[in-house]
Parts: sequence; structure tokens; C-alpha cells
Amino acid sequence: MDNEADTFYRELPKVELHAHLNGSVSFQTIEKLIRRKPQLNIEHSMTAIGKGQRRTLDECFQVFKVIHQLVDSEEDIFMVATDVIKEFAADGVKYLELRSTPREETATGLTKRRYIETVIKAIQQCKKERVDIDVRFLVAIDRRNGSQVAMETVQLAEEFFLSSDGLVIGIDLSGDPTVGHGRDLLSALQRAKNSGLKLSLHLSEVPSQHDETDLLLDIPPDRIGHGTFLHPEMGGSQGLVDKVVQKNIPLGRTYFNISSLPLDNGQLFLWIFFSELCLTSNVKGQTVQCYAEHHFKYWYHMGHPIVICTDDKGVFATDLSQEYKMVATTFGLSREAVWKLSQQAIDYIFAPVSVKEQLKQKWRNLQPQEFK
Ligand code: 6MZ
Repeated sequence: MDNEADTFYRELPKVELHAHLNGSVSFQTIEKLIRRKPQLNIEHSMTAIGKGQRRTLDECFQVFKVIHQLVDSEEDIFMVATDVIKEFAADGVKYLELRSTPREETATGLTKRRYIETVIKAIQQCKKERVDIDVRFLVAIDRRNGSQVAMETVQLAEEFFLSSDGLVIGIDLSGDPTVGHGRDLLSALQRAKNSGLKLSLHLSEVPSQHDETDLLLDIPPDRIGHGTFLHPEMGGSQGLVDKVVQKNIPLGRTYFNISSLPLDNGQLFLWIFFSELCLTSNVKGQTVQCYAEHHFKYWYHMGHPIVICTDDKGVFATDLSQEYKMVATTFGLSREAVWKLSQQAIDYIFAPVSVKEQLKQKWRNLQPQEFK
């Protein structure tokens, strides 16, 4: 039975901007997949990291490979995507940007194009069933696969960007951060940016990526995933922080999608990048020692725009309500501050202004009297 606090976090309307499809598969859906493919001899302990457990990041990436064995046909992808969308909706998520790497599987005849079409079909099916959630799709580039695959992925995403009625809206760069270098992916990412696709890039997820981050920040991306080792106190550098938070850039000279906040001294402080922070993922994947040491504390206290996300709710056995609760209890946020955090996330979605306005209205309708 939920206690009162759990109910508050579940009922809090939320925006999820960093969710990998195959990392988000729940225990129940894994159960169905295991029943479909008993010959694989896969057990639950191979697809999720339970409470109190931790793995190296490398071991986390082995878990994704196991899940990929279970999810290898159009039928599987459709089931996984519809289940994941409905689970986010049941957790109070009102707007979701799902990301996934298109795969081809010769054994089942799956192609990358069909992969994307199937995710879109699942989104449309949930819409038809009036599930209370707006879902968009970011096509993911797995950095392990190199420059040519990255370029092909962008070309495919461009096609769907034009033909999916606003459902495909951006590109995610993810995959094992210890493999490959962003310089090889630069032209594909630049092409995506020039086509109007939004970019969310995993940056500085591990300590050795300083130069790569420096290079990719110049594109620039629209949002940063993790950014764990950007901050000097996490082993990053002030130079990187300065790039992320660019002060006093005259509005007229920038052409990025930015928001601005007036400072007390009347100067404009311009935010160019928004960061997606995934606490449980970072702690369970051991890139961050414990919740209290999470880089949330630096960015939040600087006033830098951040969004709380799950990353892989299935693999890390969490949900977005738990992530908000963890942030609040670890860093002493009041319920009003939590509400504000979830509301501000609307500004950082990739969908157009009209969608932002609809979501803002939804938040206003749901806002408890005491926060008004
Ligand atoms: C980097 C990650 C990730 O694309 O098959 N992925 N990439 N860092 C992370 N932090 C833990 N978590 C997930 O979902 C699984 C894929 O998402 C990326 C990896 O490429 C993984 O194979 P999809 O739906």
C-alpha cells in the first residue's frame, strides 16, 4: 500500500525526457518475453539490477545485450513499446520522449525502417486508446557502430522527421561511452542539427571524455544526457562548465533554441543546454558513488536547467516517481520545489511551443492549491 508521500510523487504530473526503450522494459513485460522465448534460458536476474545491487557500467551494457535477444521482432517491439508507454502513463508521466536504436535482425526479418515504423505504430496505438500521455521519438545512434551507421541513422531519422506527423523529433547519441570517439560522429550529428532534428547527446558519462565533450558542445546539442564528469568537482573542468552555461550572450547574436532568465542585476543569463539527470542509473552503474554525491547538487544550486529522468527504468528497477522522491529526500527539496522542478521540465521538451502550452495548462489544472 502506498504511503502519502508515494501518492504525492505518483500523482505529480511529470515529463520524462531520457528513457531508452529497451532499458525501460518492466519485470512484467520481461516475463512475457521470456515465455515467448524459453529456449534462450534468460532469467530476470540477467535483465535488471535490483534494490541495493550495483554493476559496473560495462556489466550494464551486457544487460542490454540480453534484452536485445529477447526483443528481436516487430511483434516484440510493438509489445515492449506499448507496455512501456502505458507504464510511464500509469506513473503520472504526461509527456515522454522515448529513444531507441533501430536494429536489424536477419532471423526475424526486422529492418531498421520497420523498427522505427513499429515504435511509431505503438505510439499511435496508445493515442487511439486515449492513454493520457504525449509521446515523441528520438532515433538513437549507438556510438559503438561508427560513422557510417551514424550517418545512415540520421538519414533514416530525417525521412521520419518529415513523414511522422511530428512524432520523430530528434536524435540521441548513446551507447557504451568507453567505445569510440565523438569526432567520428561529428558530421552525422551536424547534419542532423542542420536538418532541424533536435539533439540530445550523452556527454561525459565517464571521466575520460573531456576532449570529446568539448568538441561536441560546439555543435551545439539541445540537451545533455548525464554530463556526470563535466563539473570540476566531479573531475571535469571550469572550461566545460563555462561552455554549458554561457553568460551574457546578446540575444540577437544567438540562433539556438534558448531560454533566458533575468538575473537580479538586470543582465540576461542565457541557458543553452539542458541536462538530463538520472540518479539511480548513475549510482547503480557506479559512475557516481552515492545519491548524496550526485552532480544534481552542483547544477541545481547553480540554477542550471535540469530534468530528472529514469534512463532505463526496467534495468535499474526504478520509475520516475521514485527518482523525484529520491532527489527530494537526498537534497532536502520541499514539495513546492519538486512541483516546480517537474513543471520547469516542460520548457526543455523537443516538441513545439503549442505542445508546451497544452502541458502548462495541464499542470495549472492539476496544481495543488497550496502551491498557487
Ligand atoms: C549510454 C545507454 C545507457 O536503444 O535498444 N543506453 N547508453 N549510457 C547509458 N547509461 C546506463 N543506457 C542505455 O536501448 C538500449 C540501448 O540504450 C543505450 C545503449 O546503446 C543500449 O544498448 P535501445 O532501445
